[in-house]
Amino acid sequence: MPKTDPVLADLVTGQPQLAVTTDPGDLEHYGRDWTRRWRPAPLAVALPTDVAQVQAIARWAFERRIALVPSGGRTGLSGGAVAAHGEVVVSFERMNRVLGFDAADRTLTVQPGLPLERLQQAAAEHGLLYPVDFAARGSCTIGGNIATNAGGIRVIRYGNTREWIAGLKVVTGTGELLDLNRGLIKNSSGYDLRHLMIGSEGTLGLVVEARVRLTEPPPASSVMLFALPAMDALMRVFDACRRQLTLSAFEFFNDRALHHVVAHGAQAPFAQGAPFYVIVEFDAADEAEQALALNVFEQCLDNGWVVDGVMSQSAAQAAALWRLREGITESLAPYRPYKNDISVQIGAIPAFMHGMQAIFAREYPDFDVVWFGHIGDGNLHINVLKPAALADEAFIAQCEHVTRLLSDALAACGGSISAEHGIGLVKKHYLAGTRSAAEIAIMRGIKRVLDPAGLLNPGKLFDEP
Ligand code: 2HG
Ligand code: ZN
Repeated sequence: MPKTDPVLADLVTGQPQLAVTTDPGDLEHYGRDWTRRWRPAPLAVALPTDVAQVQAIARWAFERRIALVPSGGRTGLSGGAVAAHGEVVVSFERMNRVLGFDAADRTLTVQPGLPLERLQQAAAEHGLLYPVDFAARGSCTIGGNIATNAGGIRVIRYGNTREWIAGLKVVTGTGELLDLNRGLIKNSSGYDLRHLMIGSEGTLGLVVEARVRLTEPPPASSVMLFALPAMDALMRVFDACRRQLTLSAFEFFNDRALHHVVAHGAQAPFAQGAPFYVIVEFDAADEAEQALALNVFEQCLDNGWVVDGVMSQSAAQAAALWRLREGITESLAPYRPYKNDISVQIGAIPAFMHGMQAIFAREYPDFDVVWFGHIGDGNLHINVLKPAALADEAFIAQCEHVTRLLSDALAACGGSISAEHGIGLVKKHYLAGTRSAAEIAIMRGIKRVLDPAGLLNPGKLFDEP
């Protein structure tokens, strides 16, 4: 019980309104994310309801030298929300409200525990759009999205979370409250600490409030799914689509991804299989735009870059096509796949994919390798499934070996070992392939300023020196 735990006693007595639990089921539930690789072992879980409580937790943690793990929807794939070493999890589940709408500035002020989907709905209620979107929308929270600078399926049109954050309130590792940027569009007054916080994976501060920008409602759109005969066709199709259509998404997946998502209940789109597929979402306000899209499809067909295709004729058909892409992660979850989430410049994709294919053919001859992702942004997801006969440790060791090879290849072409999932625990050993030693030293220095005792999500992103 928290009240009898000597370490927690002064937190609990000092903050009688604060919910703190040490129930074993809660520790397990709040101490893990979707990685499922680490055994959760937090000391306790605190569930603050306001900023003052978060500050009180941070001050208490600073005095007692207790590590804190901020926690949103815990849908992360890099272990950023894992608490496996006696930390106190600070769950923002009870700070999940929309606080206000500003019509003149077109912003919503929200608490960090607000699920992304509810934020999108709140924007729609005001006739506007919060455009960052991805499959975990129902469970992930805006605080977690900010922590990883989450991307998703419409980055090609709207950019990452970073582009939509107009202001942040943040509690530092000493319990100080910072009010960063305050919704200003123009603010040329020195270092933009708001942007430092975005993507910092809870290592610099606890986001307690965010002001998010909204935009015009989405245009009418249609979705096409193409079957491609070869990897080399992917970027050719992308180029043809991008030049002639106004894209809001351009995503790809391989035949193994389709296999799993169909086995999980989705409708197979074509009679004949193909090695690769792309899903294209584009503005289609009228028949002329639809006709243009058909024209693009025919060009791709004539060039031999596409062997089959289908275009949605209704919102339900568009949703069914999207399910083939958005259902991939869920269809693979029972296998607890090993995940890579890498990015390279768009121009580097063809060569990089060939290099990757050669590495996988050599290193994973018997593994089921599922490729998919946001290829229009240069972001590829690779999910590797463990052969049933292989022990967990041997499987992870082989995947880590391949990730090292990928990291070296990324370093050589200026890519990133984490495009949008974050470094967390999973990728921290590869950070030096993406960020220089000088950059990492500066990052550590920044952390020391904002979190002098090293208590905010320690061991995530990098180990303390
Ligand atoms: C997606 O794009 C998500 O669907 C999850 O980023 C990717 O499961 C994955 O590897
Ligand atoms: Zn993704």
